[in-house]
Amino acid sequence: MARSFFRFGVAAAVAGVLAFAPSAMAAMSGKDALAKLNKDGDDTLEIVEVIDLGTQTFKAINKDHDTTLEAPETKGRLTPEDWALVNKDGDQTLELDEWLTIVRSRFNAADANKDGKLTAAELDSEPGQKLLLLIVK
Ligand SMILES: [Ca+2]
Ligand SMILES: [Ca+2]
Ligand SMILES: [Ca+2]
Ligand SMILES: [Ca+2]
Repeated sequence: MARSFFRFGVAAAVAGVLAFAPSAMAAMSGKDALAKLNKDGDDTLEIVEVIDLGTQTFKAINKDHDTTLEAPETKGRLTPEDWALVNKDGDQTLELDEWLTIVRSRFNAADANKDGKLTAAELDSEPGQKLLLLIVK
């Protein structure tokens, strides 16, 4: 009994470490991201598509099915700094509009040439990869 409890403890600890490891969130190349996420036949992601994807991700990671994201639900996607920046009402939750504010600002950061479209190369950049964390489930 004590032994199996110990084993469970180790498994839980390992799972906890994995949940925190950045590599747990698979990075995706800009090309792969466009193949998977871009549905309108061009070869870029526009803000409308990104907002739609971000909204879907919000629903997918909102594991307790309430109307907000709590910190454990955003692990690997948002840092405590992101939380502090956007969670203006100071509660411990992110509403959809707060989440989409971060999505928008990461879109703008990734759009290097400011043409309102993200190319594979822009998605491969560091800001682009940060955006993908919010729109890939
Ligand atoms: Ca598109
Ligand atoms: Ca929630
Ligand atoms: Ca909030
Ligand atoms: Ca662009």
